[in-house]
Amino acid sequence: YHFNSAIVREPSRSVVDGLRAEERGSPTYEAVKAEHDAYIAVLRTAGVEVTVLPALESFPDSIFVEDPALVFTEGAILLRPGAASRSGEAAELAPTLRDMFGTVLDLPVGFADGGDILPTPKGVMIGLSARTDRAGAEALIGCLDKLGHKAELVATPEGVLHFKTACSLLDDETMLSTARLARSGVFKDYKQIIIPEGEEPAANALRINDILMVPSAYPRSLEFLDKHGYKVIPVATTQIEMIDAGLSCMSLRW
Ligand code: CIR
Repeated sequence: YHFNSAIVREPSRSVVDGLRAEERGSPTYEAVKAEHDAYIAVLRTAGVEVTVLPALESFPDSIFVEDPALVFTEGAILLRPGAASRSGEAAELAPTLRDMFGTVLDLPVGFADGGDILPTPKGVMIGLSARTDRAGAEALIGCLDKLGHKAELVATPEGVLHFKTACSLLDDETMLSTARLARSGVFKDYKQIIIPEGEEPAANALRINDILMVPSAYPRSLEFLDKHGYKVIPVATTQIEMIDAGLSCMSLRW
């Protein structure tokens, strides 16, 4: 959770057509843009140097730049997003990553979304999901090995878009998780903090250096994490939640 740099991508006007599993109303471009601007400001407050890429009108979900790639200080991996409408997003990111990283690997086969991949100090967790299949996950283990990272495959709860929709790393030994994901036992090696019932989307918090970004619409979670001693900064996510996204989705961090 120590980061010096991040890449984000401006929302396109087409973001209102972003993928969603169920209809909960459509976001507006202006309101998504406001959430995105506020998010960038908090990253900068946390001491991160942010590179802002231009909007891509032909990719409604391209604001969620976490999904088509994975980055580490050692190098980057271009992924193969599991949704057909998003498969071209990795190629759009490639020139930027090749400029910024000495090593850029390509996932050779299968599908994997960055939202399913949780780097931790104990290794990288790769959640199998509707977007990340076994072929992609196993190929990803090979790419991660080349960058010196070990990885393990884990299950994403049924009906949850991405593994990280339901969890986030709070510090070197603490995981924030929904009760349901915690029950699966994946975080047995961690101290676990469970999100209050009914506030599950707050599990996608984002620890960056000394601050913890938490979705602002979840008052019990904000208070609870503050009481645990984290320096909580509430960040609005109501617009991006209409298209199944959360805080981690909007940046690549290293
Ligand atoms: C999608 O379905 O791909 C987007 N509407 C939301 C992506 C959220 N990304 C993430 O959780 N990493």
